[in-house]
Amino acid sequence: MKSCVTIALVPAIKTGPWIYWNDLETSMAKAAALGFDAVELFTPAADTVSSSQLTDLLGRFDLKIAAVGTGAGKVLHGLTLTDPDPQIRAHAVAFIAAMMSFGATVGAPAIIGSMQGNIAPGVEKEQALHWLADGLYQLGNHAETLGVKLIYEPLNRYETNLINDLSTGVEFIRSLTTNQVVLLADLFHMNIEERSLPESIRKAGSYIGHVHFADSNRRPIGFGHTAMDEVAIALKEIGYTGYISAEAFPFPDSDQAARQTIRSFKAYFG
Ligand code: LER
Ligand code: MN
Repeated sequence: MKSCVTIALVPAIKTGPWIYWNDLETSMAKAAALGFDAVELFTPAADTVSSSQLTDLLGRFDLKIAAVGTGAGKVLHGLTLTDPDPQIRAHAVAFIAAMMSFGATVGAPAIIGSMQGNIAPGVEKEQALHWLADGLYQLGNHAETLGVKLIYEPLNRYETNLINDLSTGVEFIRSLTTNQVVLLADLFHMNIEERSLPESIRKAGSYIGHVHFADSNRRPIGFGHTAMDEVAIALKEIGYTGYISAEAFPFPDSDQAARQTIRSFKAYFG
């Protein structure tokens, strides 16, 4: 398994669960100095950072991009894949597709978390899930062309009323007509929604393609009450070899959160 830390370059979500949220180059230098394998990047748009600049930085710091986040499409532009307005859904698909193309230039898949949206008032759940499936079908095809996966993330009930746990996520992915979509197991959302974290991980098995590494209170692992030893055993048991990416609050500050994260990563996966 590979270690990863998040960098958010979207000022509007500065208070979110991201370890680093300042300058890209400085954050990458810090991640590299601590020995992280990769960074996960949240940018306001697909063209915020040029691919050549990013490739240069990755080479300089010997880092990979584990994934790119797409949440800015919702936070900055109000776009989701389940908006009742077909034009907004089309814009959401276009926004995510552009992010995917950007990520793919450095071999990184994109994550669909908050961009999945919500079942709007007056809309049937079946209809909303159909819109989501249609968006993922289009984006799955785009992913195939680019040679990357597409990561779908169940979120806790306070963030979406669509899909909240891994088993519903697996069922949904299995129903899709694209096989490019993998599941994101975010340990913070799971702490709210799952009966047992290790049991859910074992059941989801090879559908899991990315992990967000955060404790029960969304602070870095070790600062909450998640039984991480059991989670780590389950991830090893299913043969997970992907990224363990710290999407956690910069508590007590970015530098200490990053240090705590790499310490925990080494303790459980080193
Ligand atoms: C995105 O990865 C996520 O987990 C959301 O909760 C961010 O708000
Ligand atoms: Mn997450």
